[in-house]
Formats: sequence, structure tokens, C-alpha cells
Amino acid sequence: MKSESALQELAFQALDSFQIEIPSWGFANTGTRFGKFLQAAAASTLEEKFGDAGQVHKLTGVTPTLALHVLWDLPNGIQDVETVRSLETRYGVTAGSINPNLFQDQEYKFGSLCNPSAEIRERAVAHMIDSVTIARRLGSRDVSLWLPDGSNYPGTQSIRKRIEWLEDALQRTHQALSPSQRLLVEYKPFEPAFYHTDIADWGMSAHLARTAGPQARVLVDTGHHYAAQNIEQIVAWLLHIDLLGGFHFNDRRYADDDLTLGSIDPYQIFRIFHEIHLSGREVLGEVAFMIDQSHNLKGKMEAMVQTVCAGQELWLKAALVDREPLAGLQDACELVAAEELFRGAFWCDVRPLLREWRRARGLPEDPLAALAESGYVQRITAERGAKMAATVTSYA
Ligand code: LRH
Ligand code: MN
Repeated sequence: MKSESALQELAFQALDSFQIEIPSWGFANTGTRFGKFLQAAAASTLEEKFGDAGQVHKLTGVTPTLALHVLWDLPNGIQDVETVRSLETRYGVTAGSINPNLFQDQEYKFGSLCNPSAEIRERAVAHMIDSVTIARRLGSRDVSLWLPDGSNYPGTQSIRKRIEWLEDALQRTHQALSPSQRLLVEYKPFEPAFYHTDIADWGMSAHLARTAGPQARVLVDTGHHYAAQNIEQIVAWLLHIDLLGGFHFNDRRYADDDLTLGSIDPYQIFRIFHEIHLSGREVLGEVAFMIDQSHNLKGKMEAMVQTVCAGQELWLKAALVDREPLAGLQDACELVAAEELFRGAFWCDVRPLLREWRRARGLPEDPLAALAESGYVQRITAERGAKMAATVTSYA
């Protein structure tokens, strides 16, 4: 059994190594295809998104970067780089991963990088290369690609041709990267396409990353799996073949529900974090932790702070797994003893240790309570409320 001080040292080391990127779109009004429930406090400008991100970082100390979606956050492309720079200085968070938008233009009806029209594919590749340039100008390492491309009916598209177009597009994007940049390739089994999706699983993503070039990696969005899939096994494989670039963390009960991390299956995230801890500290710089959620009902600031705290708790629980004796029990096939050791860490209430670490780092012991006490949400609700009235919400 570890001594009190040894436990605290281990915990502080683990928490010092945990950082998670927050998505600008997590602060905006989002919904489902059946509509949006508007929140007066929601962010609708890039400045408001940086303001909210700055507040989350002030309260938690572990969210120094903000993921940006190009057409949502830099509608004028490169021209908006200086604006982002000044917002970084004002709010104390920097631009993180740059996410191209290849899903909202009418011309992408039959695909973007995989569209049968060479002309449309060219425009999509141009957007990818613009995104790489924006990332370079902002000093962002990762260009994070999610592609909605696919089809809705059998026989309506050539799956093989689309693979070739995709390989070509990602090779050309990779050529545009500077030596310190990376291309992250996110997979998703379905939605918005409901027959085939061009990048549907980790194998397809891994192949495309390999053929694109040495600076390409796979991005694992925890919501992008069939319910029966073993996500931590996929993570173990991607670590083994050195292709794991990062995560989009969220939770789900059914499909890509984008619910808050750990709200439905916290043990899932614990099992994923265990595979990361097993790979030692050297992978930490290589594996980007990012949140990708849409807060349709919860208050967006509260949901974001709650998510970061849940991430810290589950990261610390997984750090407490005594990995050496566990390896011995696994090799000896001591199933129950191994499981009890593994599960035992998950059942640990790590919140006292987390409060100690926050106190030691000059951070609020309870960020959610500190958010409530700060009056921040009331202030932005008053400031932003008036704008909301004008917003139309209907889908059809
Ligand atoms: C697609 C996705 C992708 C983002 C979007 C907001 O489902 O996970 O990562 O671009 O959500
Ligand atoms: Mn995602």
C-alpha cells in the first residue's frame, strides 16, 4: 500500500501532466435536427468564445488551448489570423487544433474530397491547404480533419474511386504541412451519411494517415463507434502502431450523442486512460486530449467546467492503477485479483486529492462552485441576452 506522501506525489505528477483542449463550438447554441434550445449566455462571436475559454482555463488551470473550426471561427480565413492573435493575448488561451469545414457548403452534397467532380474536389483540397496555412500562422500544431463524405444508397457511388481521391487529397495536404505540424484523420461510422462513410473506422483512418505521410495520425472521437466496439482495444492498437494522434472526448448512450464526458459510461474513459498511462509519459506530448461536445440542454459554461473536472478525476483514477503488480497478476492469469486491482482504482474517490492539487496550484478547489460564485454566467447572460431574441430556431 503506498504511503500518503507517495500517493500525493503520484497524483500531483499525473494531474500536472493533464491538459485538455476545449472546442469553440461547445460555447455556441447547437441542437439536433429537431431544433435548438437557445441559451442567452451562449457565445456567438469569436471574442465571446475566447472569453468563455479564458474563464474555464482560469477556473481549472488545464485548458490553455481552444479548438477552432475554420468557417465558424475564421470566416475570412487568413485575414482573421490577427484577430485571433489579439484575442489570445486578451483572454490568456491560444488557438489549438484547426478544424476544416467540409460539411456545410451546398456543393458538398455528394462529397468534398471524395466528390466525383474533380472541380469540387479541387476546391475542397484548397480549403484543406488554407487550413494548414492558418494553423501555421497561428502556430497551431494540429490540423484536425473530420469528413462527412459518404452516400445514402447502395450502388450510387464508387467506394473504390473515392478511396483513391481521398489518398491523393490527404497526400497533397500532408505536403503542405511544416515540419512541426500534424494532420489528424478522424473517423466516424455514419451520420450524416447513412449507407457508407468514406472514413468509417480506425483501419481506414490508419491507412489514410500512413499513405498521407509521417506527420499524419488517427484521431479517436469516443462517440464515433458502434455500441459493441471495444474502444480501448482500438487505442491500444493505435499506440502499438504509433498512429494515435489524439482524442475527441464526449459520451453517448446510443450514437454520436456528444454528451458530456463520463456522464453515461465513466468506466469507458477510465479504461482508455489506462492504456495511455501504460504507454508512459513519453506519449503524452504525442496524444492530444480534446473535448468535442454539443451542450444542447446543459448550461454551456457549467457543462464545460464539469467536463474538464470529470476528465481530471478519471485521468487520476487511471493513474492510481498499480500497473506493476497488475502485470504480474495478468501474466499469472489471476483474473479476479487482477480485476479487483484494476477496478479498485476506479472506485477510489480521488476528489480530495484533486482539491489538494488545486489548492497547491493556486486554483479554486471546486471549479464549478467557483464558476457559480463568480457571477460570470449571470454577467454574460445579461450582456448577450438581447442578441438572442432575433435568432430563428426552426429546422424545416
Ligand atoms: C463530427 C465531429 C467532428 C467535428 C464536429 C463538430 O461528428 O465529431 O469532430 O468537426 O463533430
Ligand atoms: Mn469529433
